[in-house]
Amino acid sequence: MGTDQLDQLRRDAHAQLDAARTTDELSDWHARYLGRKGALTDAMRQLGALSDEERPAFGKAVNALKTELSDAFEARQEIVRGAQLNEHLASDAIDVTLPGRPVDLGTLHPITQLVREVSSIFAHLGFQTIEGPEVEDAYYAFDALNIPKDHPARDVWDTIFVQSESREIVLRPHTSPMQVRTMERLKPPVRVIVPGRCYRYEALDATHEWHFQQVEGLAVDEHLTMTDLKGTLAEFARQLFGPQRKVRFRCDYFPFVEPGVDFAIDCMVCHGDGCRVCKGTGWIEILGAGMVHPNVLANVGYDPDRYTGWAFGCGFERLAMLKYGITDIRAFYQSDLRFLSQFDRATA
Ligand code: FA5
Repeated sequence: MGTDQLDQLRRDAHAQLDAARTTDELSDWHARYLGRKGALTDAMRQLGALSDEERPAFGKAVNALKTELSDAFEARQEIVRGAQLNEHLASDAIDVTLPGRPVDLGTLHPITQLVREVSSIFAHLGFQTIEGPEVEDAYYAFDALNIPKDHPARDVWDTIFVQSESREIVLRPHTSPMQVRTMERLKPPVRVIVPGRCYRYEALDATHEWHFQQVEGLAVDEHLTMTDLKGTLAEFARQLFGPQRKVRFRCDYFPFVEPGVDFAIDCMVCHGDGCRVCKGTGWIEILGAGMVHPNVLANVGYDPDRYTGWAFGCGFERLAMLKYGITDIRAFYQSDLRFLSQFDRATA
């Protein structure tokens, strides 16, 4: 092989290298020119056949060509890899500038949020929050609350009975049974609130659900009076509905309190002038309350001559309806996310 052939080899090698478009084609090219059985190895082998004068110059030229082609190969390899990567990215297109899909974070149910808010208000007033059973013995739901069997007041709570053969078991229609359970367990002074689910056999309408949540409040100690009840409930209403709220107490009847009251706040829509929300009265009743009946204290072994107490029971859904201006109670339990996601205030 002479210098002319070496020049031809260079031209061919560069032309084929420039034509290589894929890594496979590049490997073939490398094997053909720079591999152990490639053209440049062949050229080196022919050194032996040359004369002593020709050999050094030809050897140098082959080595120079080998370096030149190795450099050209590496440069071409870079280009081909880059082109292949671009092609791959284009065909497998991921638009990294597209905004991500939002993750739907769950939120607390509005009633759960309100339960927590009410618990926190009462915690600051020194009340502990406790819970009790939803499936309840009729003794706690009625008898111990001064509502004996066949007492007409039982009809007020449209009760769902679970089992009525040996023991009367009910789904609790109110949280008041927890007054009795709490006093059985604790000695005075007692200051608790008991939020929880209640169930009634109700005809459903915009203000009546068959299951709803109440919060029971109970305070028992020596020398507790109606004034303590009035002060605590007024403070609660003002913290929940705003400091400007006026409050009203009127006589009411519940067998387990004496005297009993209903507690109302002035209508936040018309400020007492009378509107549709307050049915023209200017007042909105929010709970029933009263001084714990001496019979109830005696039923749990408290001495009614030494201890007095007060209690209240309040419906959370009705509170929430007032607080958020909701006109139909059924909205709370229809699991409609369009409704529920409006209450995304607290999630923890
Ligand atoms: C009671 O349940 C008494 N236990 C309250 C009480 C406790 C009085 C302690 C005195 C002392 P009443 O049946 O009125 O009372 O219910 C209390 C509240 O529960 C109502 O004001 C209302 O907010 C809510 N409530 C009652 N029935 C339903 C219902 N079907 N759907 C939604 N909320 C209801």
